[in-house]
Amino acid sequence: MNPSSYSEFMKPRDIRINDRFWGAFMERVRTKVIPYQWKALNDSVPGAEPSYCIRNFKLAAELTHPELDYGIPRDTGFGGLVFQDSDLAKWIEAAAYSLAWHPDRELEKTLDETIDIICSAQQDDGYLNTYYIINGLEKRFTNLKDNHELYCMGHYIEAAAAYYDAAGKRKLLDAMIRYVDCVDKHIGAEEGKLHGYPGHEIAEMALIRLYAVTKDEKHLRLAKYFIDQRGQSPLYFEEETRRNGNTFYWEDSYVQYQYYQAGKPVREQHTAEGHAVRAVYLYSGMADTARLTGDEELFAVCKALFANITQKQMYLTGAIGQSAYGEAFSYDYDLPNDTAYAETCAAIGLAFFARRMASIEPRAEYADVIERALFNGITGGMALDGESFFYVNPLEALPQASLKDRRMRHVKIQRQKWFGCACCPPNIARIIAFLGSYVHSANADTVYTHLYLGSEAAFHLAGGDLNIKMETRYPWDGEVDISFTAEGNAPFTYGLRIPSWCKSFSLKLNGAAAPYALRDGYALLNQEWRNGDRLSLSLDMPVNLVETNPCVRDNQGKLALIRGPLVYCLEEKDNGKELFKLHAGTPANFTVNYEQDLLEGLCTVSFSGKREKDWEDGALYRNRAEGRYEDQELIFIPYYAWANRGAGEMTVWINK
Ligand code: FUB
Ligand code: ZN
Repeated sequence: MNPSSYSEFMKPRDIRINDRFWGAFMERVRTKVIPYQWKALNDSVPGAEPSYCIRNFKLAAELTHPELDYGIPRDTGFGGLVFQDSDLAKWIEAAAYSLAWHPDRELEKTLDETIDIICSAQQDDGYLNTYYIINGLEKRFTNLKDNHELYCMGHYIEAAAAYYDAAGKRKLLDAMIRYVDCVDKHIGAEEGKLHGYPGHEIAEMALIRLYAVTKDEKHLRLAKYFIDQRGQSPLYFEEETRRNGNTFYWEDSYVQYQYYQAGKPVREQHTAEGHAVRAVYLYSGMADTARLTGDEELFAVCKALFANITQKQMYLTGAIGQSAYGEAFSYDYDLPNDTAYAETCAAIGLAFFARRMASIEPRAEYADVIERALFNGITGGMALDGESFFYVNPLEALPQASLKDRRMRHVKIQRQKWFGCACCPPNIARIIAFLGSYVHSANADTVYTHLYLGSEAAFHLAGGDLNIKMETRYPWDGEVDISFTAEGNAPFTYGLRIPSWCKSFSLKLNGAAAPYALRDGYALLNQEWRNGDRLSLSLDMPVNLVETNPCVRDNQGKLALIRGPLVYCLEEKDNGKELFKLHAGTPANFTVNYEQDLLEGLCTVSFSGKREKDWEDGALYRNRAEGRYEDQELIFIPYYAWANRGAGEMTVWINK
């Protein structure tokens, strides 16, 4: 690890996004998703599963302060899942980010009023979790393994820090500092404390974020403790289960512990295992901690885990977590397309992890993964109207299998309005609302551009202030114009990511060939920048057919189509039923068409393929014969846009 090459991703308030593609997603989140989710949290979306989230907080506030009356009968009881509080925290976080690019007094007022309710539920000692406030505080901290108290705390810390950044308001932040004090009194390495840690990670990275604001060593220490205590012997979750009469949910002991990434100390874990969201949230906290403490050993573990995920367990779409059993990683090269779990939150967590790795070392492989997940596995989780969501993101969908096959019951072929377990929709909202913070990172003398999108960003470097403006039609073409505004001359190194999908590019500075050096996937230009300098990056963006490592049995003999950062798919709507009978034709002459009126505007790709004909005798088996094929034009759309035109089949991989 080399601290001089660390870089900080910028805050959303330092960048203005005016991109055709991402601007539309962000506006959708601001104008549709955030208001829609607010209704969902208040149980007022007709036909959607109730959330109970706001109701729980109002009830908890009334129980804490009997003089308050929000109109919730005191015997109402807690509603929803044990971690229901987290949905509101994610909504607050997303709404806070949106204020950075679109100030909104009404929304800010709603946030303030909601934060008042949340803080009214807080106990005198700082404790704040509605499940236990409503069900009995004597039981708190008795099931760290499954009851998500520290997970909800982590999400509230993230929300509090986001709102503090966006609006400068401290009320929720101070409440969370008090909650952390309370947790720190009860849980930790010292004698007399519970030697526990979160069953569902996120508190680790959240505490690091809190530390960035408070600079209170206690916050860093607690994050580090949670990381290093995990998986130590004797295993806390076993002791806790025995002591408190809890139960173990998973039947076999291997899954039992690795589900929580607790089967062994984290420094001995080199393959991603267990519940996928938990895993990548943990790895994100580990990367943060390694960076702050200069912990080389921990960073080496992060690198091994990142490599294992991205080289052996990641779908082409950036989705992770192959198995519905335990919402978990399974094993290397196991990438089933139709039974995939591929939870939206897991792809989001992978982007969190990659972003942290990118800030430690400038290697394009990290931002490549961010881009892959953002353009495919994450955006595919939300309908283009912003009002329905996927939890599970398969790479192949067959309506009757989802209906009739137990193994595919989790795979929905249409996005849902809301979920009893509604972790994914607000997670999509918060990452898209925070997108500005994934574009560039910088240190005193270097700026890296990781994502290409229309934007203007302000930097304060050792050599002076600087603005970088990007104009592009990415992902529909690979031309990016970048202009600089600086007061006087600004000496700094500028690094542009050359995406791994791009095999040929050109870079011009003020119209002439630019003097760059290529290092670890970044084209680096080290010079004095003058006001008005212009860079033109031209990334070749052909359609490519890709294949998978032969160890992946599910993709043997199959091809997928990508163009730039986008993974494409076939839908029944354009290609008829039984997509599994389709084969790619040769030679592959692709036609790329930008269709303004299709699915909010996108490029379709078509090329000639074949469809295997049905057998005339209808037999189930026959001796091998030459297949009879008929020609068929194959029409692909970007994966993120699938299932926006009614229910039907979809596949990413087609026969060679
Ligand atoms: O446990 C909280 C969230 O619910 C997880 O992150 C998701 O995988 C879902 O199980
Ligand atoms: Zn989720």
